[in-house]
Amino acid sequence: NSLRGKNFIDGNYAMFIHWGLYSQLANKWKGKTYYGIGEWLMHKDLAGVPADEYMEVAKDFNPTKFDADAFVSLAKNAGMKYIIITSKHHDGFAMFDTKVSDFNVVKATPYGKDLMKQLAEACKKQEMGFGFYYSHNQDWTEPGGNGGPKTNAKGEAVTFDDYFKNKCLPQVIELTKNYGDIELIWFDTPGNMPKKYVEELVQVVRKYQPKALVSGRAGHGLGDYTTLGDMEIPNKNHEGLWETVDVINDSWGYAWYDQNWKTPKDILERLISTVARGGTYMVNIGPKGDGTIPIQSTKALLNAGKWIKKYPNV
Ligand code: JFZ
Repeated sequence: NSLRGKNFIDGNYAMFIHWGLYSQLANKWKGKTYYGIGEWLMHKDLAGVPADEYMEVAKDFNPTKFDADAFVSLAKNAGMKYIIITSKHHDGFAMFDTKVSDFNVVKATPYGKDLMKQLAEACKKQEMGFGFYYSHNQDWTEPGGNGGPKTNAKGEAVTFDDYFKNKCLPQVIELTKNYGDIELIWFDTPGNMPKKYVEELVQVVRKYQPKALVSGRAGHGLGDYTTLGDMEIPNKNHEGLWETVDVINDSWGYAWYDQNWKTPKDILERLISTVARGGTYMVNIGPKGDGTIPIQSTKALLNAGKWIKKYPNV
């Protein structure tokens, strides 16, 4: 399909959003701050939160200040062409309405509404490209997921195959069927996931989203493009379709102490260096648990956008 990846190729500049229950915690657990990437807080390398305890955090997740149109306007005024957001990160929490797991924003939180649907609709309205990050291999709260519990609630042994059939595959079907056209699915950290699973996921994306790309981090070379190491800007041209993913401060998911903001000049330098070498540049912001975007990232993106908007035809 010759149209596949049009926005990726023509757009060259995208917004990445890491947002989930971890944003509510902001890298603090039981009064203690853990320094690392916020979306990894529950992992044993940081706070080491047991899955059942972590799942209770959903009861405090109530992003009433979320405004999907404001997110999209920010991306638009920043000069970006599409938005990629964490529909489910390694913690296993679904930011969308899913029939196959109760650990989701509609069922498990006081907020009770599908966040991905709101953003998908706002993107469509404002003609902004849209797509999902989905952690297909690591799932730290789902029995059988990589890094997850090894037994279910009844104490029975559960395998990766069970997790894949009962959660991962059906959720990717939901994401590719229920949210309109998407630009791409950003699968991540395949680890040692067997090839047959990645093949099944790619088939689903091809079937329901024939114009969408599959990220290189799907695994086994089955993706459509390469993502360089996080925050890597190459000093040579690269072959094929590729992107650099970056973060506007240090942590992908919101961390309360992380004030290492890139300036508009930093962002433009990194964007231009990437695009000049044939790549596409995606920079991450981390909204807070209440749904607001830290003002420092908004300001930097809008100021960089002013420069980009001077050259609307480039
Ligand atoms: C992964 C995630 O574990 C992380 O939480 C975040 O979502 C990030 C965007 O992606 O981390 C990675 C994955 C791959 C590399 C580095 C960090 N890499 O290939 O350099």
